[in-house]
Amino acid sequence: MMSQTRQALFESDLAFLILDVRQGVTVADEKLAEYLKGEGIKNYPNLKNVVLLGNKAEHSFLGDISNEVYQLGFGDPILISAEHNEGLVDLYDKLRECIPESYIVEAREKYEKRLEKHESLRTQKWKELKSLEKEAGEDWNLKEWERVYDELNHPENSDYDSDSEVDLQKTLVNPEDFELSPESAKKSRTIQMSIVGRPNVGKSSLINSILESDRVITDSKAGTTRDSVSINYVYNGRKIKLVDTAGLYKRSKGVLNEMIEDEVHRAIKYSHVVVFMFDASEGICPSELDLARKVINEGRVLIAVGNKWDKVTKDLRPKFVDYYSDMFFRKISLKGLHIVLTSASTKYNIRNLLNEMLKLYDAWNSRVSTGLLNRWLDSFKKVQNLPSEHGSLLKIKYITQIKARPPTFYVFVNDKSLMKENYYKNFSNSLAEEFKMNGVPIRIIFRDKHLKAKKIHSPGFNVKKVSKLRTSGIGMMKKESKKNKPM
Ligand SMILES: Nc1nc2c(ncn2[C@@H]2O[C@H](COP(=O)(O)OP(=O)(O)OP(=O)(O)O)[C@@H](O)[C@H]2O)c(=O)[nH]1
Ligand SMILES: [Mg+2]
Repeated sequence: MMSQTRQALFESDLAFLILDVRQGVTVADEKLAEYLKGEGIKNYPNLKNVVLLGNKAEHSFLGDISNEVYQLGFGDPILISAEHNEGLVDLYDKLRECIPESYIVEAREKYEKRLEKHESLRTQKWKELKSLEKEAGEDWNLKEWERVYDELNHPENSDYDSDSEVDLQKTLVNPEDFELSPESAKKSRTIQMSIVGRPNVGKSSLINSILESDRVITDSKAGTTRDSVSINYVYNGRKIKLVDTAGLYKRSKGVLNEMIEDEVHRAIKYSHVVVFMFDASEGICPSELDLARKVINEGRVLIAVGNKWDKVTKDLRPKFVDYYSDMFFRKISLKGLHIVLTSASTKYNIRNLLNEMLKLYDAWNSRVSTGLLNRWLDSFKKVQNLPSEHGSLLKIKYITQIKARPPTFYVFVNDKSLMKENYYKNFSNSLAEEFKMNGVPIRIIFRDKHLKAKKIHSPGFNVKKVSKLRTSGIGMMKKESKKNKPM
């Protein structure tokens, strides 16, 4: 635990030293304070501030122990009650003081740049669509398109950080360019990668194996990791934040399990890439797959990792590979889902996993130009017979990418109730195949003139009811995906 504390201090700009004011200053507090004042500060180059907090101080003041507290040498403590949310305003004020002005200025500049990029991308697309609408000689409800565009693209988040996007037009012409140059990779956004799965499958061991150090605690007892732990790591010049999460017991109830569940779901939501880990030597139970589906519904990159591969004997391996491929193919409707078999103990396939992750992450970030997309659409329509119902034929007029992360496409059609499940599958699979997005949860929004309401299609939802949806507009997604919010 001490070595983890040291590691955390090493990565920190600011530390809180927290006392229990009800208990008073203990010998351990004194030792820690001594350490932080002396050797500590020297050892941790980033650590610029240590702020003293007096916790459990609801409605109280320091009273008798004030002398001992000042002796610690960190000045006035900020009195808080973590349990009752008291004293937090003072804490925030202090935090604000500790953030250098340059950071605030930089953040503001970045935001303004994003806003500019948002505006220019939107204007460019709008113009493009307007001229195509003219060419086609019909009205496409571009106001509606614009509304959805603004809803899905938030300039507040860093989607617009230019270097994190991949220009697919270039990469298709020259596939070697698919790797970002080391320079732009350095500037690009940190990739958030969480590892989720049942207890004891080896999530923490995977982190240690990647880092080649015992950074997080692992144990043969299930339930070792209780809180998510995040660790910064650089691989091939790319910044990655690895998030180890607590194992989810699918069937058990109770407050702790609910808290873990919330935390894991939050980790998925804030991740770009999620490693869904299972124990390849034991198999997967269907309920575990709910978690994998959740990742896809949230629009995050999913990589299925079967760990403890070293425990599967060589003669059984081909059978296991078939079994898992079949299981994922049937239960998770994501074409090209990547299943990687690893051993955190022997480090088998760990590099492959990271390489695969980077490729998928780049594909998830990519934007395809409207021109390329419609060229693909023309050839797709030539080979696939368009579905029809009661003499009406589906017409797919135009496609444009409205958002990256995950790649989201907006498709103008004459009447989307004519879309059939099989046709939709072929459509999205061919789109993903063409633009190297296999294994990435792409989303497709079909729009016709009938509807005002919002509808987002993503892999993993049920398209069977499609023909009943003519007036309701939405409904192709599972209930839970209505909650989905774009990042
Ligand atoms: N044979 C083998 N054992 C492994 C492998 N990975 C992890 N283990 C062992 O499995 C046990 C659990 O590993 P952890 O990394 O703590 O598992 P976890 O998923 O983080 O577990 P929780 O924190 O409880 O959710 C430990 O005894 C590890 O040594 C592997 O690839 N092969
Ligand atoms: Mg763990």
